[in-house]
Amino acid sequence: MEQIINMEEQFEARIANEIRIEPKDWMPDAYRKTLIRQISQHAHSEIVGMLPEGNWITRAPSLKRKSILLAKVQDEAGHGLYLYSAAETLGITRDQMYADLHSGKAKYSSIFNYPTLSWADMGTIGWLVDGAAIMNQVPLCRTSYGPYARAMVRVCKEESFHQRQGFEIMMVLCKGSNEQKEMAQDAFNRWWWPTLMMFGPRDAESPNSETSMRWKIKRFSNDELRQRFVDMMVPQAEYLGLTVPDKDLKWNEERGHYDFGEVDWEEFWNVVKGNGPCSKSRLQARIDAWEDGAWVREAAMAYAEKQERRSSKTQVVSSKTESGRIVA
Ligand code: FAQ
Repeated sequence: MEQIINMEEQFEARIANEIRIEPKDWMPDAYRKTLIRQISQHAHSEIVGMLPEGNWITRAPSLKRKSILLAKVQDEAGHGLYLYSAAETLGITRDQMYADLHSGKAKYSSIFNYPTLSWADMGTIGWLVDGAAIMNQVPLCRTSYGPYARAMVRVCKEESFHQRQGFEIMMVLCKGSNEQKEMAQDAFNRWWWPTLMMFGPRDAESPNSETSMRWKIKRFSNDELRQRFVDMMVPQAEYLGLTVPDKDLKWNEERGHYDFGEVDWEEFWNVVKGNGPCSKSRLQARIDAWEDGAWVREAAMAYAEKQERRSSKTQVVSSKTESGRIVA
């Protein structure tokens, strides 16, 4: 008992002194559990997040656009893999994480349950959705759990490229024909509010925030990051000549921030519960990919077993040789 108290004190002291917690360090069960929850959901978001943009790879307007989009979607796959690996260091298996996603037990970001209806959605996702991801993830580079923090450093570098490519698509559309400008505004109108939902519920309705902030898993609250995001994006929208679809948006001189309208929280919780416009098809796509890939996993396992058998045979042969016996 005394030993656990001691370990708990040591853990709290490390957190207080900004010393990272590493996989083999003692940690409270609740810390491990909440990290598995957040990191695995983050990983699932990256993987499910490939689907809305994947939808446009075959329809990108030029070879250049196609190859950029392809690279971006592949990057998201990479992010998912770093994150699954980070979660595995906490003692959960990848198979378990997939099973939780496929059964609907584990969540993924609400944003990926909306459809991508035009090419302008590719610009808007890169600019807004990756923009929100960066706003949320840069502080995670300083999160208290080492493997998660290190994964975030690389992810954030790649997300910056994603955001630039999205903004560049928007710039081209906004400088283009009236039809292209309308397409850009329409995509912006559809994605603005769902992007604000990515930051999670209001602080007062966020059950995980208090402990996650205390343990320095989260460095800023949901509302703080949402406000920073609005403050960053409004001037960018103005630069593009787009109108933010919020009649309550207004600069507040006293606060030094934009005031903005209320997110439709009913819509948010409805999407989180699995009733978003594309929730069923997104999950089904992941289940299908898992089932269709069964033969690849089986072949890989069979090959690994064959290699293992071969190498253990070679070891027997060489140890017999070393012991001086003649081997046929
Ligand atoms: N969607 O108590 P809180 C990306 C859930 S990656 C669905 O505030 P917390 C890259 C939450 O899990 C985007 N569920 O929770 C990309 C919790 O449920 P639980 C993903 C949500 O953890 C770009 C409950 O509501 N990013 O975009 C959402 O303290 C383009 C109560 O909420 C990350 O995952 C939501 N939006 O704060 C890829 C970043 N919000 O688990 C492709 C890491 C909340 O208790 C293309 N995660 N919930 O059953 C985080 O920073 C945090 O987990 C928050 C939520 C801020 C998302």
